[in-house]
Amino acid sequence: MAENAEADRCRQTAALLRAAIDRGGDVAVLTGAGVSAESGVPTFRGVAIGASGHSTGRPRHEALWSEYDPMHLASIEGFRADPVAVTRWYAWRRSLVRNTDPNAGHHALVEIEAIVTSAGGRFTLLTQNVDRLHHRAGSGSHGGRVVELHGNIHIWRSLSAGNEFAGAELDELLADDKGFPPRDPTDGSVLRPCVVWFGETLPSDAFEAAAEASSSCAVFIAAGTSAVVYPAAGLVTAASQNGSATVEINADVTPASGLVDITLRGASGIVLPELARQIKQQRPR
Ligand code: BV8
Repeated sequence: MAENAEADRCRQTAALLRAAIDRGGDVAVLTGAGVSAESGVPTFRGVAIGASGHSTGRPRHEALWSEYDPMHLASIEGFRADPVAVTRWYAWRRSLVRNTDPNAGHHALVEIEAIVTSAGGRFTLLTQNVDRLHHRAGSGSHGGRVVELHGNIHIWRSLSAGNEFAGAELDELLADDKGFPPRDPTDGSVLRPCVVWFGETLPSDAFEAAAEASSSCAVFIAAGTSAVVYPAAGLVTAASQNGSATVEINADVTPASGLVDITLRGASGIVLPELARQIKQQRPR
């Protein structure tokens, strides 16, 4: 019985998206760590439905680095208190995400982007993730836009001159034998990842783009986010207040579940490809 109801909600969501696409409507999608979970990237909170499609069984506090609190590590206070632990944690996460691949959920979002933009609508992907798996899947290359609300773990900058390092040059500076925290070879100042920590403001251009997309889209989807981190979580309310049709795709209940029009309870790596399939199937007559 529950499965039929879930299948009905998926069909209802696909019909919503199809109708918006057919009239050239805009679609905005907010993603969180849950969308990367099926690529084997640990989440911050909540259940983690991993690559197997089942809960990874890790207790909530063990989503990331069990002996540390990710909320402390992902904060400016945490960095100031222990730059060695914080930079080691980010170096570990960077190497983890570099050795993983986008999953079916990432690829489905690229398909939906292409369908929306080819019908004349705007597709805006608002991600809280810093792993760049959306970019690696091809998001943003089919006429859509990817907005990184919390920055990008693959670029680090020096605290003094703001010199930026990435790729092989950064590999060299993050090598274990160089010691932590990593330092800018030009002036010895400490390097930090170009991410937005708790207690830091989001890049103004990113958040303005996110707020604009959320307040003008026909359909807003929140996928794989616990909807507890602000101001990103506030985008769900903004979309709902704008009159967008709002949808949540999550393995668990979140504070957004009571706000949205439709909740699809399941793994994004399964639900998003099914939505893409049904949207294509319901092609305009
Ligand atoms: C700011 C860094 C101004 C990079 C991160 C208003 C109200 C209350 C508090 C605040 C507020 N305004 C500001 C705050 C304070 C704070 C905040 O929101 N605190 C909360 C937690 C109480 N916000 C800030 O500090 C922000 N700055 O507002 O500036 C300011 C300045 C100074 C003082 C005050 C205000 C900055 C926020 C950014 C923080 N940086 N990350 C990194 O290390 O990655 S946030 C961190 O949490 C990650 O980026 C992560 O992406 C993000 C959100 O988490 P989710 O992505 O949702 O992931 P999570 O693990 O939580 O959940 C995963 C979900 O997926 C779960 O629901 C799970 O069920 C589901 N799931 C699992 N597997 C699957 C799945 N779903 C589908 N399929 C699956 N397979």
